[in-house]
Amino acid sequence: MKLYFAQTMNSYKTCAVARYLDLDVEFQRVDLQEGEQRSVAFLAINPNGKTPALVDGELRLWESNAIICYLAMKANSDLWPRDEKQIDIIKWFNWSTDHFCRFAGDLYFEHIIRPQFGLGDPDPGVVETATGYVRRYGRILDDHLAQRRYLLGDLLTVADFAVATTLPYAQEAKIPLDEFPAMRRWHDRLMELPAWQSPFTNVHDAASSSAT
Ligand SMILES: N[C@@H](CCC(=O)N[C@@H](CS)C(=O)NCC(=O)O)C(=O)O
Repeated sequence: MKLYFAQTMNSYKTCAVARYLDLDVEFQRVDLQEGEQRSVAFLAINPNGKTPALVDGELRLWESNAIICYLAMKANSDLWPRDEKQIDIIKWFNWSTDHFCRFAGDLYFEHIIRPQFGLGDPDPGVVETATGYVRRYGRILDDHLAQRRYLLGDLLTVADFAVATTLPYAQEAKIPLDEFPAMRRWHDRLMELPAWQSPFTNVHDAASSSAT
């Protein structure tokens, strides 16, 4: 299997899950600054021109949440349970895409991607709106996690990796994580996993020398 990634928030969860599962995955860095995601070769893998993407034999898979489920299935792991818990996971996937990660992702873009890609200063209007929504949805996440170890209770699942994917960037992205004690504790717990703490370790150097 080959996992195409960039060192950004959506690849964070996929590289972390691949490492957590200790799967035999070849990591291939896509250089977004050089526009490699728009190359003919990469568009044949993901026509959206976005990272991450996974190739496994004939399979071309894009969308980070689909990729983490596929990796967990491949490893026969409980990260993607084989029962009705899948419904709860889909709920958290949609919730994070439409609400929490959508606005935390705006803060990530304004404070991290803009300077990194020379796209100018953060837009104060976007920052204000996104911060308001992150607080609103953050409260829901914090309440949910107050009595739970992980999103689904005691079981770590792909939902945790998906919903948490902006939080390693919280400080730099100005995501107000410290206002939410239960969310903070949950994320600290994820940080105890070497795979979550360092999903990109050893992939940067190896990949950049082989990226075309
Ligand atoms: N919904 C997609 C989003 C992928 C995405 O937006 N990837 C960004 C990096 S975090 C990207 O590759 N951007 C490059 C571009 O838009 O040119 C997923 O979850 O995989």
